[in-house]
Amino acid sequence: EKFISGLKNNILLILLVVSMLLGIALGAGLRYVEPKFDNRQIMYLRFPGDLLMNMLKMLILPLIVSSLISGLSSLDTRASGRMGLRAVIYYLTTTLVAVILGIILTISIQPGSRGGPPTASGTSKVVHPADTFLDLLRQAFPSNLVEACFQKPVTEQVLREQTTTLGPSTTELGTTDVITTVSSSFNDTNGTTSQPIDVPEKIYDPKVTTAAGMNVLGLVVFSIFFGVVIGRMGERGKPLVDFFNSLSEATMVLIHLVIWYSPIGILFLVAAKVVEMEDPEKTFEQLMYYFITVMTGLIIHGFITLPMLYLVIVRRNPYKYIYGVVQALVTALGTSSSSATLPVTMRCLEDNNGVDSRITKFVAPVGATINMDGTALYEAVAVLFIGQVRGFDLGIGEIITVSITATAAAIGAAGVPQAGLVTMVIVLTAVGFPTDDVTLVLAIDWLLDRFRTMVNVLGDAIGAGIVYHLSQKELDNMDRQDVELQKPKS
Ligand code: DAS
Repeated sequence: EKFISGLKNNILLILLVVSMLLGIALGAGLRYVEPKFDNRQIMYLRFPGDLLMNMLKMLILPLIVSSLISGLSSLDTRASGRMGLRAVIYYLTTTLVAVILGIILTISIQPGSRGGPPTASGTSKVVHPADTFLDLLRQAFPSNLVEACFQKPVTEQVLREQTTTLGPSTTELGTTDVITTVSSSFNDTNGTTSQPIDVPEKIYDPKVTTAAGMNVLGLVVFSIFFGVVIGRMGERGKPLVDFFNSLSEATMVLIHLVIWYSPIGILFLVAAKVVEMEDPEKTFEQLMYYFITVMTGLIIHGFITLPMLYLVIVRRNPYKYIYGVVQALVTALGTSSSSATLPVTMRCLEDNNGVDSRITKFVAPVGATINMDGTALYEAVAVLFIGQVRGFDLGIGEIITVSITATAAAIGAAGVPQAGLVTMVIVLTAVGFPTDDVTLVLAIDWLLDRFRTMVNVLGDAIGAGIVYHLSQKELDNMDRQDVELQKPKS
């Protein structure tokens, strides 16, 4: 049974690596034979890959709603009292810290800006910070759930695309700053404005309220509130909890099917990318820096941030503790699945690190599902990287959106191979980036998946150690109650 599942995982890995290599070979071969493919030919070549992208996008809605709601409703903090609360606080803070680290590294290393100016049109905008904040709140609390599934409140991102202006200058019109969009193709030599700027005076015209695109932030916020509420409703909430649990399981099965199709999709996506790539050296350099950025983030978070947190709270040698779970880390590297590694993680925690089984039985399974620091960091880096390659400079609003949705996407990601790739589409959608940009990072996703899964498991293990250390009182109470129960009735 374990051997079979291990083999299945390895077959998938082999297929992904082979499909990537075949894709590169096919693309290079076509490029050699026909140096200039027209868009129609590229569209045909990429078609199987577009199908993969559509399948991933189709899964966004059921994945967000079901995994967040079922994950959070299972966190019945009342039953396990403060233990559950400590676990949730640890999960959220470490995931958010990972995302912030990912953002800082991507902005400082600038992997997507390597190799020369961005290929796409750059945009520079001046948006009043207050408007950005209001925009985020408007997105986070949609007025209509059905609409949130396919419409997104207008943001300056949409307005930017609608306003074509020729000048880099901004003028203060009354209380609102004016957005100007500078498309690099209009960059005239001395950079001065040659035409009058024609932009809408108001940034948020109440009439223009929605644009195509899923309001991911709104769905995430709703799912979190809804999940916690039905989790605390006890018996009355049970039908809903059961419904979303089975919806979540069904979604996992669908993801599994899509993942088995992904080698075919990846083959043609990579081939099309190789054919249409204007500047292979530049793309390779960008991907190399992207890999370095993700790995740097994972190493810092996994082997500095988390161990320091453990040292500060538990006051024990964190590296000795990590040594106790090395077998789980290696299993995570091999299987690239937190869920497949879970039995090994729990055994390492109990046998090698002496964590009470009542803690591991609660913290480890939930952690493997919703605590994914490696994935969260990876999503943030990947989305900002794509923005840099595209030349979209992200304002503070987009950065906050990336932080929230990357955290939520990591909570929503399943502990299965390449789940982070599926949920990255969620973060791209949230900031309004074209989702087929996933191709950029697809080629090496299978490799980064292993390392981010390792950090996910490490985060769960350290979390169990911290919750165990902080819950001694609760455990002693449970022991006393057990003793009471076993006393012969006097
Ligand atoms: N492979 C996932 C896991 O098992 C993580 C991911 O895909 O991002 O944790």
